[in-house]
Amino acid sequence: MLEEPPTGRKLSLGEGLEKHPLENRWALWFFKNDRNRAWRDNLHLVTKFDTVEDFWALYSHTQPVSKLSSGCDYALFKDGIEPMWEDSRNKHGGRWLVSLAKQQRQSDLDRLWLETLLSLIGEAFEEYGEEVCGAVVNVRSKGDKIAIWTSEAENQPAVTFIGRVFKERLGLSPKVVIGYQAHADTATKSNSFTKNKFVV
Ligand code: MGP
Repeated sequence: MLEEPPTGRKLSLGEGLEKHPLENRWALWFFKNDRNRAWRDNLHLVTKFDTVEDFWALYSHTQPVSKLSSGCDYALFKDGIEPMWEDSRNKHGGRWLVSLAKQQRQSDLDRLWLETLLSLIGEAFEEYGEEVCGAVVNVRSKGDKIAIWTSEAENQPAVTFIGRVFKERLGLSPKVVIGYQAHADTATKSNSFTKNKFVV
């Protein structure tokens, strides 16, 4: 009997070289803190990709997040969504925030950020994947942060599903509680703490 043809879509490049398309096209952004410039002017688009192979090529050519200086961020967002609260796909949304202890920069940060990237590009959030906008990693001397941004903070089923999958993919202990915060609350807070709308 003949074998079934592979079901995954492939881009043919001829000569048997084929790239494996992702469900979405993604944009990688880099933020470098320069206090003399406005926040937005410190945000730079690095590149966009939409195949597995181009993701790995990019990943292997960028600095591991643990080697960035404090104040820098990487953000990976769906093409067409800017990694800022003001974007129309973010402004009613929020983020699942994982705050790391300082010593986790060496032990865990790179692995957790790679796992976050893979869950985005691999569409781990199933029927709620549409709600996912992107992810951000903040390198900070007070403790690094990784977050997944979603587009509608009031969409409880989607938000809680995404939070559970995120926590599971990162391999966080059930004892660790992560919180979801609306960007509207983060943007108007008066200190570093924003109330959680949901926790998992
Ligand atoms: P931050 O970089 O998200 O966190 O926001 P950090 O540095 O850990 O600070 P903390 O306040 O969470 O403790 C730092 C500052 O960057 C914010 O207070 C804003 O002034 C600015 N900023 C961050 N984001 C994500 C945005 C954004 O989406 N839009 C705008 N306009 N400013 C932002």
